[in-house]
Amino acid sequence: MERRNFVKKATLSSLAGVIGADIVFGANMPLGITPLALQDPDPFKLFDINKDMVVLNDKPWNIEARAYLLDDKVTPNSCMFIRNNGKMPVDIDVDAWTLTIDGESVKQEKTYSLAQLKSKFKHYTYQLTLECGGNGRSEFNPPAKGNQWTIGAVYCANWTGVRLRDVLEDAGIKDNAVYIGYHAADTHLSGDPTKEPISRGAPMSKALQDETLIAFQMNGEEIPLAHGYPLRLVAGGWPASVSGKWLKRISIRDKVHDGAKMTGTSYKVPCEPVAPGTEVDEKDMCIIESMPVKSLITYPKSGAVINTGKKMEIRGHAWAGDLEVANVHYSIDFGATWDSCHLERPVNKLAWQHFKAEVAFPKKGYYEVWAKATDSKGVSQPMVLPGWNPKGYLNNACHRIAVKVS
Ligand SMILES: Nc1nc2c(c(=O)[nH]1)N[C@H]1C(S)=C(S)[C@@H](COP(=O)(O)O)O[C@H]1N2
Ligand SMILES: [Mo]
Repeated sequence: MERRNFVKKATLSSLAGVIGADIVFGANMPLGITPLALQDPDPFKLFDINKDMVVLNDKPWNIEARAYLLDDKVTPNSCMFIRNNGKMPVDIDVDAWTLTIDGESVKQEKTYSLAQLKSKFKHYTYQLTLECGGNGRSEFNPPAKGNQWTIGAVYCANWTGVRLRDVLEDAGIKDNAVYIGYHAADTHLSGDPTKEPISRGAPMSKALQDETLIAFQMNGEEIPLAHGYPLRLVAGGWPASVSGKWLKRISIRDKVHDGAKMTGTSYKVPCEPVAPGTEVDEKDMCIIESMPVKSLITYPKSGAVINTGKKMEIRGHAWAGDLEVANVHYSIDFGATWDSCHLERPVNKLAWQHFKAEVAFPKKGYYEVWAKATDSKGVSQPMVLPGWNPKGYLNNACHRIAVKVS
């Protein structure tokens, strides 16, 4: 009998999931062919995202949200920023997908199929805030190379999966364990198969936190391809680069993980503050861990107009890495005075918190509404750009919107 490389059923159903429709004559599709729908050059169709999302880069894809797109308490898939370092995997066969736990400090190397992961370990769902370490980079001066994120590289989604801790403990953690590092299925832009686009990780204390998940669902559905289908590490409150998409392997390391973008100056800031433009030696740079306190006004849109005598509702979210946000204030006089906003508690640890206020304006004219969050240790957002650093990370300056009272 003639041997033909027909696409496997399992692959077909996963492709159909990603495309969002059955591939009717899929059985006739030759193996190794990427459906055109997955090569769509139009990112809005390719990722099914809101038409107001902003594309910063197409090779690899980097797309950010605008403040008003992030108004929902739980960010919808269509409004989430996308940050890829390499090429997304295409031929994903979910039935053949495995996750391996290995490394110097694993007691017994283990490999799990997706079905085993789902059946063997208890499932948890948490709202977890993910913010790119470089969110806000566009404001740094002298400028920092890299994606010029403004304010839209953050979201808070509902993640469902198993606890990383449960899986690591099932394989066994040696006493000398220091760090975990992830390995994923995306490929290096150069095409060099020996290079990984990114392979980061976290210290054991973060890895073992209750909320650190190996997730297989986002917002109640399979994770969209762009966000890591079919399996993703999710470590809320830390630079989102720790949350490895398309997860294939986690190594329990006896030293700080040394994968791609863990070494050199990636995701590091000067251990001590430096003057703008300073050249900083690698040995004086420290790895970013918990993200700093920050907030975003998501309603109304900047440029809102209201009538004199009317109060305006403002609302948004605030988050503070591993900490909780203690309060949020707003100012209409460029920080001379501040009033407090109503602030909700987080639905779970590491979820962003919602604030709102009724703002009154004394008379006709142009105003700016500024929001400022303070974390549970009493640390507030700076009004303007904080500590310059060579790679432009951790800009948590206050967000502001323009308002005209007419
Ligand atoms: N495998 C893999 N994981 C990854 C990345 C990547 O390029 N490949 N990018 C990281 C970075 S830098 C960020 S900010 C987040 C972005 O997640 P998102 O695309 O769901 O917004 O994923 C992280 N995980
Ligand atoms: Mo990132």
